[in-house]
Amino acid sequence: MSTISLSQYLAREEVQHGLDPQLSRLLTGVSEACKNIAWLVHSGALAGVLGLAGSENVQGEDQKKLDIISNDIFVDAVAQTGTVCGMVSEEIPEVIRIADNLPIGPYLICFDPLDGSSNIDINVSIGSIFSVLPAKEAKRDVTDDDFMQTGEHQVAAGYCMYGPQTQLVITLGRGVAMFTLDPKTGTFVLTNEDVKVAREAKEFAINCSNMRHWEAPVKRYVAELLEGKTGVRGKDFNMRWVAAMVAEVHRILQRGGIFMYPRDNRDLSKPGKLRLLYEANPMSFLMENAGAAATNGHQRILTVQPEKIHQRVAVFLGAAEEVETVTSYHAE
Ligand code: AFP
Repeated sequence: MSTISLSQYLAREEVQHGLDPQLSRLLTGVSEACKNIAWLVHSGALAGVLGLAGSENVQGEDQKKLDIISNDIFVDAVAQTGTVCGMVSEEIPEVIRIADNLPIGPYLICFDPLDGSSNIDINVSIGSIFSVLPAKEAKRDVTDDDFMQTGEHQVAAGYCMYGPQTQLVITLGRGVAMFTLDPKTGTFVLTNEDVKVAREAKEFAINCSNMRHWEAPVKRYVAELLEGKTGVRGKDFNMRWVAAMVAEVHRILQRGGIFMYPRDNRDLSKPGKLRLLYEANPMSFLMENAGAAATNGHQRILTVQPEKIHQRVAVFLGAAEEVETVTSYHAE
């Protein structure tokens, strides 16, 4: 199979589909950050990056050393591309502006530099998630308001999964492409160019330990999955839960299924656990570009109007038939 690298793929997109070279350069910068994070993740204790950092993020969650290191790698790599004028990171409370000595560009980027942190110390898959929005104007004094754009406005999104292989998965709004990092050459090589998710599902992913806290439509939907062929669904389902959204999404892109993190009554002030700007929006953009679906139980996630840069949202994403079903239960 004649393989092409990420940079050849981006060059082809520029020539054949008018991809903005600045966006191309931004994605290349993101891929370099992911390579550096991958090396640290795969070195683990040998690089002295495991364990707690002794600080908390804006969500009040304990930060792991690798959370902070990954954030710094992402911020530096992206800022050096001269293609963005602002960033939002899960690890940083405020909008990140670009240093005066660096050029700015026409894009905004939101990212979770290391998603699935609870998996770091136990050597289970984790990943980095990113979402690229157009800036209304390239300026240095960006504010939260510049990021208050629905996910439909994304121009690119993706993730890098640090698993048995390091894989970069991106969408430019015209389908989903997967790249595998060649450890010999340090090059991301295109290994799947037209990712599609089947409408039907055989697997579901949800943290069932929260069952008693779910709303009625979710309890009904999951109960029917658990009844399998003895119930209304007439077929058995399998369950997976990796506790890293990147790994769940990657599995769904590869073999189908549905992933859910519903809101629950543990804290009614929170509409869900996952964050809209740098988890739900990029993953929903990928899903819709792979023929799948993503809602918050009531509407497409990509139409949810952000009001805060770290706001949370309920997530039901994956096989269109399943997302439609559980969403319809919310409407009843
Ligand atoms: P962490 O990054 O704090 O581990 O959270 C990961 C995550 O945001 C998402 O990637 C997982 O799907 C989900 O949380 C796991 O949540 P539970 O730990 O409640 O199952």
